[in-house]
Amino acid sequence: MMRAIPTTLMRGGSSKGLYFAVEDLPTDKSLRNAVLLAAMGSPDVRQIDGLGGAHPLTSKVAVIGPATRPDADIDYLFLQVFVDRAEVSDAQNCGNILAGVGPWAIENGVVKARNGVTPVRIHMVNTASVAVASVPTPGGTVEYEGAVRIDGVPGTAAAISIEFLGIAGSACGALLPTGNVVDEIEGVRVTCVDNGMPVVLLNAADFGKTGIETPAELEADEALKQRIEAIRLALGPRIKLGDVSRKTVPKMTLISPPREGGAVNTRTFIPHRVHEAIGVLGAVSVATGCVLKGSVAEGIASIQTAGDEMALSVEHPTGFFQVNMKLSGDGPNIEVKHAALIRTARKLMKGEVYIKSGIWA
Ligand code: NQM
Repeated sequence: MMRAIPTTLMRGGSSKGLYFAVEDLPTDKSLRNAVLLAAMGSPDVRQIDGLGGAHPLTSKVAVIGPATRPDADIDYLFLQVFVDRAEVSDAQNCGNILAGVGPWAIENGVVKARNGVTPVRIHMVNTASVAVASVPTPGGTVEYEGAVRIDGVPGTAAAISIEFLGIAGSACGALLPTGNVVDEIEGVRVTCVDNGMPVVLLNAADFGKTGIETPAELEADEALKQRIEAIRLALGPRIKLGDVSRKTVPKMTLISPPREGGAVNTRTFIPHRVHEAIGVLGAVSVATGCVLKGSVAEGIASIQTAGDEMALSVEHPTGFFQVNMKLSGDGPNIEVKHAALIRTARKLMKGEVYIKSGIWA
């Protein structure tokens, strides 16, 4: 008999995934992972026998449950379900899928809606940090529709503002995981930043690239991919992530001068496919790298600051991502007080996913 598991398919920011209540999934991790692989239809490049969208950005899972720390309303565990490998990873967080977590928690009665806007304090279990999502709830009901456009998503929807608290060093233990603003790896200058997501900033020109290549063009360049992967693997232990050969972090971002009036232009390997836009926490880390004096972004990024508050527009293949930050200090002593941004999310389908018999008896 196939087993039916309640789930909601949601777009969170520019990603898409399945949102589950923790109590609806097996508690045993390897069984849970087997169930999620089956739900998505992995491993299979087309994910034809499951709900996954055949791309890492559409093969994501949120597991939501009661808060396990006093300063949060709920727990959110993010899981990346690999498309072509029988693997599920909790090694990274996801700020896009995060955008759907507040609405899901309200609609599933985990958080009580207010009339107007409901703040939802989300414990991001992967990185042991907290985000506050402000969800529009006029009349005590989640409003998905609205006039806000985010790049990478057609049309408009209701704005969900997200504020991140204490995300520096979320996965690597320090904002600058190597202790340096710049390192040289495999003959290439790199800046490693973990402000919510471990990201390596690389100058596109060092790879003979303009930085405006399409994701498909970059993915077709085998020599480029091999060079970037060699740098990523060499950096793993140095940024306290160990062997990253089977991890989806660090992300590798090629930066180049802005073309559209933003602060910097980006193409991000996540880490083997190229993002159609840029990840949320990925963008926060890139923006942080751009304001660091002496980083690889110096001379590339165009930063106009007025005091320690800044709004940085990160260009990506399908538009812009605006990151608002408050920083103090500089170089290795830089401190991130606050990061905030706007996302949208949308409930797409609610029902049950059917898991083939023999997986969860
Ligand atoms: O960096 C893709 C996404 C992400 C991650 C990835 C994200 C983030 O766009 O917070 O949102 O880098 O794997 O969903």
